[in-house]
This record gives sequence, structure tokens and C-alpha cells, in this order.
Amino acid sequence: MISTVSVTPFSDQKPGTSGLRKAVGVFQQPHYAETFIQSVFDVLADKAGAVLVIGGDGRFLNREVIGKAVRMAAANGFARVLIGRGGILSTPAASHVIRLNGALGGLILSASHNPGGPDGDFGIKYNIANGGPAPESVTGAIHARSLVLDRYLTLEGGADIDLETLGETRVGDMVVEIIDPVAAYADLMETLFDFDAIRAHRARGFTLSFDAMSAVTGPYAHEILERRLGFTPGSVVNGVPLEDFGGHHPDPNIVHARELYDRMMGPDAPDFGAASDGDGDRNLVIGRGRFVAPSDALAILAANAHLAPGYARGLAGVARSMPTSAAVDRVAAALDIPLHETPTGWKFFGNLLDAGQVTLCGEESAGAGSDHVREKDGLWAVLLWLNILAVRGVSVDELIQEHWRRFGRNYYVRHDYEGVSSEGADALMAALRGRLAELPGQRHGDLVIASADDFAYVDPVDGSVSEGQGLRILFEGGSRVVYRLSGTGTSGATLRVYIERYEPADGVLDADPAEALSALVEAGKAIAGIERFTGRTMPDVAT
Ligand code: G16
Repeated sequence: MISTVSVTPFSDQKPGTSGLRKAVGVFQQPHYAETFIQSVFDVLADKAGAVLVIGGDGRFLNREVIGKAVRMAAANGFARVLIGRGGILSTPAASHVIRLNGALGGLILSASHNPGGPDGDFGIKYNIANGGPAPESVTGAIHARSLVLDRYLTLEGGADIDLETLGETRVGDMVVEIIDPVAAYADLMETLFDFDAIRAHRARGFTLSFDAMSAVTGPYAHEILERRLGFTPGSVVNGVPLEDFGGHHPDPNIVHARELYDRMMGPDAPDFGAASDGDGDRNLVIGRGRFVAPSDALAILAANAHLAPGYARGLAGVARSMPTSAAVDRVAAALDIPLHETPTGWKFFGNLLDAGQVTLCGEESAGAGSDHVREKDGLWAVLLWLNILAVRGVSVDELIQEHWRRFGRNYYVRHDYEGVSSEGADALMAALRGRLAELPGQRHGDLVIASADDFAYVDPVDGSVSEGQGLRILFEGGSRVVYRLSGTGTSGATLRVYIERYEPADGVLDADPAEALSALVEAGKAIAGIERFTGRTMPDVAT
């Protein structure tokens, strides 16, 4: 029986860069998850008879919220929901399942790279029929709806849904199908990459270590890397998804994937090391003795993608988020293909991918992907690297050095000031925004500011405008510092400062980035008054 439950509307729970992300305790408040889910359902036309995909990264609350979402989907008229076994679907796999099954959309339950467990974070994100994150027009409508919503619909009673058994059952009039979360995704990967070439490379002695960080990619990596490609069992570590990620912070960077990093820099390093995040859309790649910065990785993948069967025809174009380094721009110029610069957030790539204007896209925040799905994709990136290395027969270090010798190097670092007060962070951004016009011509040591602006984006496909997407300070010679506030944190504010300097191909290519960027780092601190507004002299994380 359908029941209507009265609720108080949200006062202000605005979805961020990637859906609604909050501390677990917030999601445990009565009717909180339901209020958001009903707000999503209320803005969707054509629910009746439609298919909905539901899955998550296995974190604490995943199963509970799936139960709520299923009952609500039945009460809201969906005909069918597809759920990954155990409630598991990586974000890219969910994107693929939505596309493959002609679903109206999907609910992805994840807080991505944020920690999990009772004291961690939880999140819900809605993806649309193209498999990608809802664009701002939809997230805006969901937010507006949540501010006035006074009821939700659910189905009363009934047994708990068995998430472990593949096959179909019914909840009310709706069919619930539990699907294998891995198979279709692994099959898709086999169509894009030359698994024979990778297997042959492995047989020649090539070794790898993949750290699934006790998050969602474990089952995918075991199946693809160990079973289908034949890498030695044990090549995948931390391969069982845990509700609290085993206490790890499932963010694949050199701080949180330290064990992998240390191993890759040590005497017993395998040839290739990689990690993915909570929901499987980010990637970290480290060759033996060589860390690869995400912006460089995007450029290298773009330059070599044609070596994989799925991209043998070349790339229609490439896209990167504005704070991502311009390394890929040089590749696009050499390939004579368009380069698009979008705001931060995967949702901004969706229209370009749908319109066939770009094939590959990526971000400095360890995300890369292509038109095979509408999300960034951690394991996809790993497989593209493996395919390229297998064909080229070079090491990661050789590949990256060769790339710099051809295109030059964009030295790059991102400084994160985490958990600063929202007031301080907002005041810093407002003050800097107000001074942009007076900055050109200002001198900081040898650095002279050439221009300064607040990044705005006009979507070339639908003409929508997104303003206030980050403050850019460009110096004479092409170096730059960018400031923006994170849209994915859950406590206080995180100030991100992105620092970049280009070194031409005949310059010094193998310097320590911290040294190569030290003057810019200091200028960046001074220009924004970081210490004055945040009380911090040093970032918490430099990646
Ligand atoms: C999300 C988006 C990414 C974006 C990142 C930025 O990543 O999907 O496209 O680059 O947020 O985060 P912030 O706003 O904190 O800089 P994820 O992996 O958290 O879904």
C-alpha cells in the first residue's frame, strides 16, 4: 500500500559539485534521505513505466538507503529498478548500466573519495538518461523542490529486499532486478582495449599492483586484472569493499595511497601501480619510481589513446576542467583537434560527449574518462595505460620523459586548505574577486600579473551559462594561479589553490615541482591573503 509521509522541507541542503554529500549523522536524521530522493523523483517527468538504476560504493548506510529508495521508487510509479548485487555499483559501471538498459536515470549512493563508516560521509547523486551526472538545470530544480517538499511517497510493509541473489522479485507493482555489478562493465572494457596485447605484455614479465582501497573497485579489479588479464592473484590489494573502507580515506593521492606510493618508489616496486577511490571513478597512476600527476596523465593518454582499439580512429576533441593544467592543450594542438575548457565537475562534459565534440576528458582531481560512459572512470584509465604500455613496450618513466621532451612540461601542484571556516574562505574569495580589476601589472618578485578574471563558461551545446567558477590569475609568460572553493567537502570550507608553470621542451624538465613552483606558491599566498583570511600558513595537502 502506498503511504504519504509528511515532512518538513529542507531549509538549505544544496547539492555540491557531485550530488548531496553530508556526514552520515545528517543522513540518519528521520526522513532526510527520503526528502532528497522524493525531490529528485518529483522533478522527473516520465517516471511511470520507467527503469531506474540504483547502486552505491558499499559504504555505511548503502543498504539501508537502497531499501528506502526501492520502496519509494515503487510508490512513485517506476516499472523496474536494477540494483547491483550487494548494493554495489561503481559510478562508471552505474553510468554504463543506465545507458545499456535505456534507464530514465540512476541513484548513485556514494560520497566518492570522502571517508566512510558511522563517522564518515554519505551521499546521493542523481544521474540522467545519458548516464552522466545531472546538469545544473536539474540539480537546481531538485534543490528548489527540496525547499518546499512537504511529503514523500513510499510503500508500506513488505519484506526486506534480498540484495545478494541475482534475479527478479517484485515490490508492489515494480520489478526489482538484482544484476551482476561487474560483468557488463568488464565486457565493455574488452571492447575498448586490446586484452591480448596486455596479456602478452604480462607474459613477458610486466607486473602491477592495484590498490582498491577497500572500496568499490575491488570486485571489478579482481575480475578484470586478475581473472581476465591473468595478473597474479594478489596484484589487487584491499579488494573487498568495506563499509568503512577499512578506516582508509579512499582518496587515491600520494597522501592517502601512501603505502602504494612508497612501494612504487622502493626497490621491490612492480612496473605499474594504480589506485582508485571510494566509488571507482578516480585514478592514481604511479610507474616504478615515477609518480604521474593527473594533468600529465590526461595529456599522455590523449597523445597515445589511438594505440587502443576503442580509440584507433583518433579523438574528436578533448576537454579538461579549467583548473586542470594546460598540458593536454598542447597535445590537442599537435593533433589538430578542439580543446574545451569547462568548469570543475564531470557534469560539464556531458553535453560535449553527447554531441560527439569530445572523445576524452579529464580533471586535475584524478579523473579521466571518455565517451564510453558519462562518468570519469578509474579502471578504464588503468586499462588505457596498460594498453599503451603494452603496445609501446616502454616504462611509465620513459613514456612521461618522452612526452615532456616533445611537448614541454606543465609543472603543477594543487594546495588544499581543508576545514577552514566558511566565513573566512568566502571572505577571501569575495575580497579577491573585488580586486581582480586592479591586479594586472602588479609585480611579485620576478612575476608580473598579466590578467585576472572570474571563470565563466558558456556551454557550446545548449548555451547555458555557469558563472563564478574560479578566480584565475595569469602571469606574463603563461604561469597561473587559480583559486576556488571545493564543492565536495562536508565540514567547513576547503580552499583549493592550483599553481602551474610551463617549461618548454628544451628547458629543465625533471626538477622537483615544489622547487620549480616555489615563487608562484608564495605569490599565490600573498595575492589572496591566505594567512590573513584563513589563519593558515601552509596547505594541509599538496597534490
Ligand atoms: C567531483 C566531481 C569531479 C570534480 C570534483 C571536484 O568528484 O565529480 O568532476 O573534479 O568533484 O571536487 P571539488 O569541488 O572538491 O574540487 P568526485 O570524485 O568527488 O565525485
